[in-house]
Amino acid sequence: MAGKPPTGDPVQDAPDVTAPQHAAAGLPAIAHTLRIAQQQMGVRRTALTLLKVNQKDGFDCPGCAWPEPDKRHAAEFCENGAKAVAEEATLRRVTPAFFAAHPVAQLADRSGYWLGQQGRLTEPMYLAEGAEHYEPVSWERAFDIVAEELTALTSPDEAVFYTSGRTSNEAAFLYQLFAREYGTNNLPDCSNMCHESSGSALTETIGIGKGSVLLEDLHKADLIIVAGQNPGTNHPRMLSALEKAKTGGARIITVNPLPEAGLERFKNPQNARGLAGGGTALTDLFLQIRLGGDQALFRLLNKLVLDTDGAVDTDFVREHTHGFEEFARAARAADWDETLRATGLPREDIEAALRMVLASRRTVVCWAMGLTQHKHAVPTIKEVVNFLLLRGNIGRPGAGVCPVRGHSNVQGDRTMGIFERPAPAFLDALEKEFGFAPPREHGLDVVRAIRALRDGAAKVFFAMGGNFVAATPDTDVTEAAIRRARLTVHVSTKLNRSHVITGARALILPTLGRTERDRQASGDQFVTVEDSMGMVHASRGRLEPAGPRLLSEPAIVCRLARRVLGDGSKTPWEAFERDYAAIRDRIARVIPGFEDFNTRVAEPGGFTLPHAPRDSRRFPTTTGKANFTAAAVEYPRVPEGRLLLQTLRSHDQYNTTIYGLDDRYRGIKNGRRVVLLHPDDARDLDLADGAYADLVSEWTDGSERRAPGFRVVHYPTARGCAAAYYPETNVLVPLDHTADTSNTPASKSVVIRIERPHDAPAQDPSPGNR
Ligand SMILES: Nc1nc2c(c(=O)[nH]1)N[C@H]1C(S)=C(S)[C@@H](COP(=O)(O)OP(=O)(O)OC[C@H]3O[C@@H](n4cnc5c(=O)[nH]c(N)nc54)[C@H](O)[C@@H]3O)O[C@H]1N2
Ligand SMILES: Nc1nc2c(c(=O)[nH]1)N[C@H]1C(S)=C(S)[C@@H](COP(=O)(O)OP(=O)(O)OC[C@H]3O[C@@H](n4cnc5c(=O)[nH]c(N)nc54)[C@H](O)[C@@H]3O)O[C@H]1N2
Ligand SMILES: [Mo]
Repeated sequence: MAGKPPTGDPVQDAPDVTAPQHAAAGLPAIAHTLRIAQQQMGVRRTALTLLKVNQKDGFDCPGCAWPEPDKRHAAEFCENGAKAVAEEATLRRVTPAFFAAHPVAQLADRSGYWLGQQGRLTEPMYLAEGAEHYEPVSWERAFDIVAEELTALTSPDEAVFYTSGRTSNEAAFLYQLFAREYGTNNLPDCSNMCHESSGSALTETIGIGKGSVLLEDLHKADLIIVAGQNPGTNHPRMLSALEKAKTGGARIITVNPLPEAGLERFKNPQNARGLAGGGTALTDLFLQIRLGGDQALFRLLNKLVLDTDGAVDTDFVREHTHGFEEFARAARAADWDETLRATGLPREDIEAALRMVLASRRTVVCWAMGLTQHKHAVPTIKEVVNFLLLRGNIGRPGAGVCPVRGHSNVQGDRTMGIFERPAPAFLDALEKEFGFAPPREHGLDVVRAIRALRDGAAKVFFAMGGNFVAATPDTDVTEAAIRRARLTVHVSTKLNRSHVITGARALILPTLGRTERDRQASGDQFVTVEDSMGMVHASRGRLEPAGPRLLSEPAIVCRLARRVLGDGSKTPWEAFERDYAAIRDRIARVIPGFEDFNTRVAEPGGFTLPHAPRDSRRFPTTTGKANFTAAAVEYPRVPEGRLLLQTLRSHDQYNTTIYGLDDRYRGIKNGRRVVLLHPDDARDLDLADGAYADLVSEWTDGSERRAPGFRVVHYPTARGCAAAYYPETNVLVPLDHTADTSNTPASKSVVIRIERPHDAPAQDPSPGNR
């Protein structure tokens, strides 16, 4: 019922399993959307709110970073965007009475799902050292507490300022400015766990860490390869773009260990064929690859292209690239047998893929976490770049690299300077504009921040959004690390596990969400965001804020900065809080591509940021050309009797926010503690469908980690590869198991054994991670 949270902990993990589906969206998606939205918001608010999602005068969907088409539908959102909106626009409230009734230790025993279902945070809350309950606190006192702890540090580098990817450009710019004026580059963000590998690989090879395609490029492509991505669940509006591409004659190759329903067939709820008919078949060729086999696959395809007369775009290679000879030598050495072993693919499939590659003049490769969260993620993505460069598929219409971002403004936050390794030119510009000397030493990323907290080298942890302890790897290690902090602070919309696993002192600072009206002294404000394709546009909330005491993210940063930096700061924090246009004027002066920001963002639909490779085939790399690279081919080697586990998302979650316990397309209902295994692997391990077992990860230092009580599901995944949901399985991912160069946790390749089949779910010792 709208407005009423569940009372007892509703998580009765008792999964029901039916056959996986073969199509996404359609009528069931609409029914499901309305049910979840109305539970949280009621009927009237559901209608009013959903009609403003992604409209030119509305707010940017807080779901994913997929761009909006220029010609919009009345309902320009998807099932999962609507769930993200409902989660934020819920009528449920977490009040001081709630905190008085629940000691923190008791909340730490609740599931993440239960915590999230309690509703929106309404008051600043403070947990004093040794106290059992959070208590209401004034904003002034809250800022005093942060200032006390920050000024007590020996060095500003003992503080860590984390950002999740929903934060607006304006808030992100102010937040990094504050952290740097205070004196540190310790600005880890969710990107460190997400597309960092894409950024690392693309910066080195094409000179800019962002994708090179616009929405219309997808529509124009001859061939789209979707590797390591599940758009049916995580970027549902991308299915409309794929459908449009297919209508224009494109072909689609899907590379994935799992047959994902959304990529098989799309029933577009916006047309009659989708609603009543059979929808559109999307995938033409499904390469059911083993986890981590993608680098080997693309390397062999590159060899085969090199071996085909006339297949290489020699003009492009000569004029625009560097390193071709060394790359070609490495690629020619690619070996069929080794590739078949690494990928688990039949030879005919790779030959079929090659024919489609050679038939295409315009190729786009899209990817997400299936490529970025591996030890060899960076060389894998560099091999994708080699693949596109060979046939001149960068910087021409209908072709390019398309890393599909996660959080709705994760790309914009980076553009605004949320990065622990800022470019010197960016720091120079800050210095010139604001007249202070920003720190030059690199700061801590997510994994290094956890180590610093664990080792006592970091003492204050401040988070602008997100759910750090639940999203990060090695749950037990991370929670212990956070508990060592002097102070943990969270600027949040909803209650989550990071509020109840705390340092000695803790603060929860409640903030406005995207959907809400943001009024400041100069009047109603809007904020801006950048989507996955470099489009910047305005976002205006319309709903009344969840409570009268919420502050916007920019206001929180401005007040905190004034309190912490005092008269020493020449930055006009008060003026920034009063009128966000003043922030945008400064962004315009500091960040290239934002000239005339206020004028251009006033245009309906906003503007596109420049991208040298896309716009003019210029490559701002160290060589001044697009770089071919020749890394050694790697793929995971899994010992006898072990499996490789990927940790992924269900259909009813947004990262650590659990909307419900179903994963409709995969046929899982009413439970999340499931492990998907190939029936032949399960048979070899004597694991019947429906049995319960523990997942035990084995790390190279001999240590083991256990996640108990998973229901075995026989599922058509690739051989040797298991899948289970995150965040429940984060406990299995060793902190040191990260991608080379990008340091992203390798959450898609965890070596596990499956132990002790039993008939009933075991007691989970870490209930917070359900
Ligand atoms: N509804 C909803 N939307 C979301 C999110 C959400 O949680 N819920 N999260 C947002 C965020 S932050 C992000 S980053 C994105 C995530 O979007 P995705 O990357 O689609 O998310 P995952 O669930 O991690 O799915 C990984 C996909 O890659 C495949 N895969 C795994 N390993 C490999 C591999 O080695 N090779 C290949 N070829 N495929 C592999 C998996 O089978 C799966 O299909 O979605 C964003 N959008
Ligand atoms: N094992 C494993 N681990 C993973 C992944 C994986 O695939 N496998 N994926 C990784 C990826 S791709 C990512 S991006 C990270 C996600 O890591 P995070 O971004 O840290 O986590 P979220 O679950 O997205 O954060 C949700 C919380 O954000 C807060 N919030 C929501 N909206 C707003 C807002 O507008 N403002 C503010 N201030 N707060 C808000 C709410 O309080 C909510 O509880 O997880 C990573 N962890
Ligand atoms: Mo992400």
